[in-house]
Amino acid sequence: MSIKTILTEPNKILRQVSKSVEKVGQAERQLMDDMLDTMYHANGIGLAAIQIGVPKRIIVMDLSKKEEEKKPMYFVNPVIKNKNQNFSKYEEGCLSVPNQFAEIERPKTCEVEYLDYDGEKKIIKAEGLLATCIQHEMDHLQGILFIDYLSKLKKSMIIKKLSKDKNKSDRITF
Ligand code: GNR
Ligand code: NI
Repeated sequence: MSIKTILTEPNKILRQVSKSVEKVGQAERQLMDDMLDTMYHANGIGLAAIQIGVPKRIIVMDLSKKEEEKKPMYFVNPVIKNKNQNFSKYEEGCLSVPNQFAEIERPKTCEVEYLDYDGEKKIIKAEGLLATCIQHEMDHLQGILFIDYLSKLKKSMIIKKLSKDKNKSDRITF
């Protein structure tokens, strides 16, 4: 298990479309372990493999609260089977878009088919934060970030800010 660097916008790698996994083997399980470590370390509730630079259709999530027992979830090759026509708004953030938050509307509930950590086929009905988060993560697999849903002006302001922040940290770390 190891903590990887999370890529941040602007970075072209984040815009890649991730590839389906043929078989959930040892390499994939190792990747899921590292993703979970990285996600917990960054205090996130979800992470897509592309956020650590690996273009595979793999997501990890844990929506448990701080005091609760950890509840890791693993999704390989997730597919949305059913989307609610009704939308709900949620204030989203993203580890690849640090310190930026915006209200985003997404289908209120959805059904997702996927392979779990052991490569077993599963289907879940997601609602609330689970529905929001899984759709946010599945966007990453298509190279989409939540800021893509904002107005051009808001999006460009955020990207400009993130570029400046990147320059700053480059100067500090040489
Ligand atoms: O940690 C995260 N929190 C979050 C909050 C609201 C909606 C989505 C998310 S996902 C985010 C972690 C992340 O960037 N996953 O890709
Ligand atoms: Ni994200």
